[in-house]
Amino acid sequence: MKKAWVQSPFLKACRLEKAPYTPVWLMRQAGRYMKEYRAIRDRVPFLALCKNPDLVTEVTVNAQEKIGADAAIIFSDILLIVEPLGLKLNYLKGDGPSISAVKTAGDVEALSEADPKKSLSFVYRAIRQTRGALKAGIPLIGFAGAPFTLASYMIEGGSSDSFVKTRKFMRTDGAVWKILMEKITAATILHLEAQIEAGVQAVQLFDSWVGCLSVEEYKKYALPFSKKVIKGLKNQVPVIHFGTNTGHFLEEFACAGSEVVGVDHRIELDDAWKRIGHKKAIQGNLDPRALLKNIKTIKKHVRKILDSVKERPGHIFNLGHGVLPETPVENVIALVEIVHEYKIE
Ligand code: 1CP
Repeated sequence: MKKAWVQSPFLKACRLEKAPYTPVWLMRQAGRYMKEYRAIRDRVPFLALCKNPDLVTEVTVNAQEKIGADAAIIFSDILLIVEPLGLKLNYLKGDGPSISAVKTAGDVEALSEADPKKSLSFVYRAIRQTRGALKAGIPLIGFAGAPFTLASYMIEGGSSDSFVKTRKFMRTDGAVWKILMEKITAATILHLEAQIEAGVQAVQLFDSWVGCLSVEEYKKYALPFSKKVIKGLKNQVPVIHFGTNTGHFLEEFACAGSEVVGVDHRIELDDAWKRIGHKKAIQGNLDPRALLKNIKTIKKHVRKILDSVKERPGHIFNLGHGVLPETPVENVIALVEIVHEYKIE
């Protein structure tokens, strides 16, 4: 029996097929802007939440149903993979993540050979449970961080604005950088494969901070490893490859081999699509700050994006980056309705 999600607007768009309306989901659709999420987080620390399949199922399904999104994304985090690689991970109140940093060639050497199938088994259990709890027509998206973005957290020891340490590391010793990236790449392939086996219908590779690199740096230090991850999945499910600030190397970014390219709001969607070529689907790209405005203004911004697409098959509506915590939930619900009701005038 064919699964109901196969004909969903989201998976149709991934395959460049015509859909009855533009599918829409949002990065961080389950998060701080939602009161049900905040209520859970008031009693459970972030990591404990990620490691609790019952709560992950509740948070993931609730977000999809509440806003009426065309896909759910499993509630988890790109940084969980650093634990099986042998690093310590903490989320500090208000300060974001903290990781025991990789500073030397010895630190890279000391990283464990990750076995996510064992150490991240809670993620796959959560996926099986969530798949069972979601409506059959709603696809579930799995995800991982791309090797560059993960390496940046591991070298900086947490979030960064400038990525000075990462870029210095990468340029100082190319051989050590390659070993680090190969270790992350291998772990990431295993993690994504296990998510696919557990029942996700698509995966998104988040290269959130790769836009800090120049074109030459991107081609040399990041692209080969993202390519290897995507190739390693052997076309089992569609891959969405997302990055921010990628306008200066979008053609190269699109070369990594994904079916869908995710772009942020700093670039015009139709221009981005021409540059990546219409043989790939595209995801994006409303500025998350637009959701802080009134509904009329949101509608204007959404229509501008959809008008530029001209109903070409293969567009998945999303934000340029995650939902901001201060976003009113009613605006998110309205956004999904506006996208679904859109017709060319
Ligand atoms: O409750 C809280 O305050 C925790 C905030 C939070 C949330 C809701 C973090 C900590 N992670 C998440 C969930 C999360 N992270 C999801 C869930 C599913 C959904 O989208 O609904 C996903 C897909 C991620 C992925 C993720 N984590 C990325 C890539 C996406 C992006 O935003 O670029 C990144 C960079 C992270 C790292 C991370 N996780 C959390 C924090 C505070 C950070 C650091 C962000 C930074 O460096 O600025």
